[in-house]
Amino acid sequence: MPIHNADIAAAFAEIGDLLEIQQANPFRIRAYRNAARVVGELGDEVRAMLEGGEDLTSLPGIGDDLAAKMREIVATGKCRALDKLRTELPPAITELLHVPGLGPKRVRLLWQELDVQTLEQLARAARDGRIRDLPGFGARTEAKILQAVEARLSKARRVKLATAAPYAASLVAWLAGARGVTQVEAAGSYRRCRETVGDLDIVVTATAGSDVMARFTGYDEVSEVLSQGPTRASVLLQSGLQVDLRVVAAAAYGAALCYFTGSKAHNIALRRIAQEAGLKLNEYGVFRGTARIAGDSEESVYRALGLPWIAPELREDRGEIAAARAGRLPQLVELADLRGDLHAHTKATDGHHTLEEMALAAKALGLGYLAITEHSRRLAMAHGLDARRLAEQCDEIDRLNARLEGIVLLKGIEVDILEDGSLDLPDDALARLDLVVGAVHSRFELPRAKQTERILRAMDNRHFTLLAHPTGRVIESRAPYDVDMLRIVRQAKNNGCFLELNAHPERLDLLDSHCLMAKEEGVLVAIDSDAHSREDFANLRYGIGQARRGWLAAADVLNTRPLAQLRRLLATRR
Ligand code: DGT
Ligand code: CA
Ligand code: CA
Repeated sequence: MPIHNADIAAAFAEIGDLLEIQQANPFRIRAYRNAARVVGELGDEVRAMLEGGEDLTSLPGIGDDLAAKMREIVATGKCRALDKLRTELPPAITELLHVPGLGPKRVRLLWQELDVQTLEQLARAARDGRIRDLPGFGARTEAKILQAVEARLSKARRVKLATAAPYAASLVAWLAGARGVTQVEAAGSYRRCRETVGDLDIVVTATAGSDVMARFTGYDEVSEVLSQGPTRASVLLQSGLQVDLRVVAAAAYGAALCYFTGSKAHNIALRRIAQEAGLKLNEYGVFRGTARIAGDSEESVYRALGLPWIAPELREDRGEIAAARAGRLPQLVELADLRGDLHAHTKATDGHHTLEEMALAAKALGLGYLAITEHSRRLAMAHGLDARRLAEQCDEIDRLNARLEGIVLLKGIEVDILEDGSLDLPDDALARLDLVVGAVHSRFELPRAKQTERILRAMDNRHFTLLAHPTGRVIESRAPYDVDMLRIVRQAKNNGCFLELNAHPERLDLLDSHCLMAKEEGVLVAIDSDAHSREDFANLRYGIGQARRGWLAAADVLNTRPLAQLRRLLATRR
């Protein structure tokens, strides 16, 4: 990436600001600010001046020391003096400097007087009204700071996978329509199906003369072009999502896709393997000496390292490379493997569609069975079912099954696990059902031992089939409740019950690490939509992504079983 004068000027300006926060010698501070201005206003690129052999010290106010730093920045893209200053101050001080209205003087005051070191702490101080009384601030400044910080924080926040998905899909389609583009793919954490993504990373191959760069920065959802060069660019979309684009030659596409898919830890592990084999691996390919021996496809890259291709969801350096080497990579479950769905709601409680509408929607997706699992009476807000209404729904399901073709409704309930571990409906109400999904919807704050006992006890009920959303977490908003998951998994194994992987994009619960734990302990996982409307069945794909991150194969998943086999599994304990 070529270094522009603006990059040099920004580095010098930041050095000036950080020195001022440190209350360094005012002459030094002024020297850097002056240099930032001189470089910023220069007609010629410093890079070109250096190439032309010009002497930078002929510029006003630039002595040997600053000239050396300019050469360093042009050559390496870095400035060690700046990096050192950054490490001497709390990491978020530079962030604070970017908040409109905060210069070095004010940042220093906030840091010294209020011990504010992060944007979050700054927002809290503003909300608490602690900023207005500092000298030179005031209520209006405080309000402005809060607004600016909140805007920055919302930009920096990670985005749920399902939120990012439509942006990724439409941008990929838009780029695929550029002249000369032959391959496009969204890489990064998005391709690895992480629960949340920090930004999107798109890799493109294009022939010479392609307009893909212009098409990218000209995309109508772009609100700001953060950087742009001949082969890479970064933009912010109006939604606040950042997108990084890399354009590479076809011969490097696989290597670039692999590099930008990550994870960083996986890349580092791959590079070590390359080094051990006397090869070099980077985003342009696998090289022996200067000869590129692989790079056009990911398969070629892995093959050159003596490995089979590894699915992106596994690329976290959590044992996938050893498994690949040993030929023990799992054949990961796919959406098409699902034969049914074991958790859904209808209008009878807090869903939006009727039994029949839900059944037909599931059938349209190719599913052969769908369990209806309404909330139980305890969830009054959701209009939960009591024993009488549950029995009525069962009758209705029987009638409907008699005339439905190609899909079977299973009778179930999402019954509340009460605080003492008992279930919210009597055993005789549960006995008629095909399956009982138990869920914790209250007292999330119980201490670990109590919460674990509560769930273990619920699983001891012989009607209990499936533990819904086992940790209760809601991504980025509610932490998992504190439980001993290994004991729960083992209890499931002993009792012949199962764990749910709830595919709702805000839950994705089981966590990936717990999926692997269930697999290792021999407990089947049900990938469920928890659909409240017909459209929600589409969420199953996120459950599949999460299951793949958790190393699950089709055989590890309960609802990949055909109905007859499923019925036998459900019946073992009831
Ligand atoms: P995110 O965006 O925070 O959800 O996570 P990623 O994994 O998409 O990370 P990102 O966008 O910073 O970078 C995309 C990929 O580029 C990352 O997964 C691996 C690769 N990458 C980035 N920085 C480095 C690095 O310093 N070393 C190596 N080996 N790979 C890197
Ligand atoms: Ca990313
Ligand atoms: Ca990125």
